[in-house]
Amino acid sequence: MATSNFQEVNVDDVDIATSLETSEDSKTKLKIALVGETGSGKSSFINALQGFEDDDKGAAGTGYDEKAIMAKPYPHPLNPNVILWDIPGLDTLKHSEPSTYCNTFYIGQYDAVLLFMKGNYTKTDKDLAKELVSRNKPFFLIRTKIDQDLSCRRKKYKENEILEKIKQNALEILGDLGDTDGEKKLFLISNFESEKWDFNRLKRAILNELLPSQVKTTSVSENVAEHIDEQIKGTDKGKTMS
Ligand SMILES: Nc1nc2c(ncn2[C@@H]2O[C@H](COP(=O)(O)OP(=O)(O)OP(=O)(O)O)[C@@H](O)[C@H]2O)c(=O)[nH]1
Ligand SMILES: [Mg+2]
Repeated sequence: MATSNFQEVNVDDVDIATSLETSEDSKTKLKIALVGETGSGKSSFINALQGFEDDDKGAAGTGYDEKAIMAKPYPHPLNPNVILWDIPGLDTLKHSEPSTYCNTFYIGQYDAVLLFMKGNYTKTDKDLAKELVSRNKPFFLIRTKIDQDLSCRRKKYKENEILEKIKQNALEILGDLGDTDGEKKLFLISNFESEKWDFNRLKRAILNELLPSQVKTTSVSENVAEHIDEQIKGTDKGKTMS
């Protein structure tokens, strides 16, 4: 699980920047921040990615009783040089404006971001995406809980109709931000059914597409590129939407 060289970061910790900068791992490893509203499925995604059940030893705490109040690092299971930081939910803070949130958790220090949302987009989701664009931060938009949408609406609509509606809703965020290539950055997933929909596409794209190209020229990233396809071959048995 989390490497011991990384320090946990508390919401109230004024030294977040210092702790990220001085950490040895921080200098050699790529950092991805998982952000979004409370309950959007950030910690559950980390567990699903690692193949953990929520109550396994070392799993990230999930659910409303386990609201994250500290940023915590977890290595990507396919490459431990890529560290996923589970950031507390945006509404965990007293003043939960996207700009305050990004400043508090020093989003500028991460190489890239995964923005999670759990339903049709909210103003907060949209403002947070806008904030990331204004900071030139590469990000993917992750719409979780697809299993829930399907089980609620299956009687009335076909699966592909439901998926299309969800997709169009989420794409509005990216389209409004002037992104004409939004489909590549959007992933519809269930953390409970990680073999379905876009989960495996996401797992691969985090390593192959999200990380900025200038970082890919470093030895750490060459490492990622070299080994990722072979590693994924062994685990990628699921289907994707597209
Ligand atoms: N049905 C369904 N439930 C999910 C999914 N992902 C997460 N959940 C549930 O949603 C609740 C919140 O998930 P978390 O992973 O704790 O959310 P979080 O974004 O880490 O929340 P904070 O730590 O408070 O910011 C939990 O009860 C999860 O079991 C999903 O894909 N499908
Ligand atoms: Mg959490």
